[in-house]
Amino acid sequence: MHISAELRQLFARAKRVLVLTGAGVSAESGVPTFRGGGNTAVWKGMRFDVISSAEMVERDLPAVWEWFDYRRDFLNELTPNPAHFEIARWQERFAELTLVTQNIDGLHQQAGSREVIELHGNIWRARCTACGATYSMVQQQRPDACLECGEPLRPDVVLFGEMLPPGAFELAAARASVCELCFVVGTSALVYPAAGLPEIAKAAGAYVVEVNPERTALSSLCDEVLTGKAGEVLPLFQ
Ligand code: BJW
Ligand code: ZN
Repeated sequence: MHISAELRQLFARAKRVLVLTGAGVSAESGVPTFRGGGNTAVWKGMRFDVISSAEMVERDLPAVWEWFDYRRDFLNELTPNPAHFEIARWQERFAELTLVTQNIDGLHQQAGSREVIELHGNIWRARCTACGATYSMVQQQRPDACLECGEPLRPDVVLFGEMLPPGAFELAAARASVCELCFVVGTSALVYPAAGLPEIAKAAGAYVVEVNPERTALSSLCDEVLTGKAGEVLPLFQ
């Protein structure tokens, strides 16, 4: 793995930088990824795209809660890794750093990142299925039902076939279209619209860099591919 002189220079002088992260950035913290192995790919015989779906919320909300409660318990024991901490440091380094994540684990915020654009929601929040009121589950239990209207709660995450939180993608896309440097870290880049952000950045003239131990759907679009683990590659920019 080699970081080019061009990238080093750009990194030293860039003002607007966008980082898109996926499950791979949390892999070294112990969070299983969705694709390419890992033990959350199947839950009680169901593929994750079956249990993490809008249909399952309709059909069997208690099963969906069981799956997300299990994952919160699991995440409770985990901490951010050097990749999360390095990205958090970049806030101080660049005039405008935009961090966009597909992850729902909250590890970027735990590492000190502020104003994280969470495209797929947050596992530590519950949301009312009727009125949309939200409830934090950080160090507290969720209520049995919505305190505003009495209707059932669901995890405040974006499941397959659901819309992203209003405005989140639009803000990320606006930042992508003006960034000079775009890092794509630890995502298979298969899930849209998130995977469209590096394409927007590239079309607007940004230098696009991928950090991933494997090649992805996006590798051929990138100006530079840094093959390796996020927690090992990103600290090399220090
Ligand atoms: C490392 C590493 C290390 C390992 N260091 N790297 C066009 C065609 C067909 C369908 C669609 C389309 N456009 C949109 C859709 C529908 C769908 C979609 O994209 N489907 C595709 C699969 C084709 N998109 C949606 O449904 C989205 N909504 C939407 O588009 O709304 C409008 C709409 C509404 C109704 C109908 C149609 C459109 C919503 C997507 C929500 C995704 N939700 C999930 C689950 C969240 C809840 C949960 O956790 O259970 O989000 S899916 C799952 O995938 C999760 C992730 O955020 C997301 C992305 O995965 P990610 O992060 O890339 O992880 P992996 O595992 O795939 O990859 C890990 C990578 O890390 C690998 O590359 C490894 O090599 C690497 N790695 N160790 C660095 N140490
Ligand atoms: Zn409600």
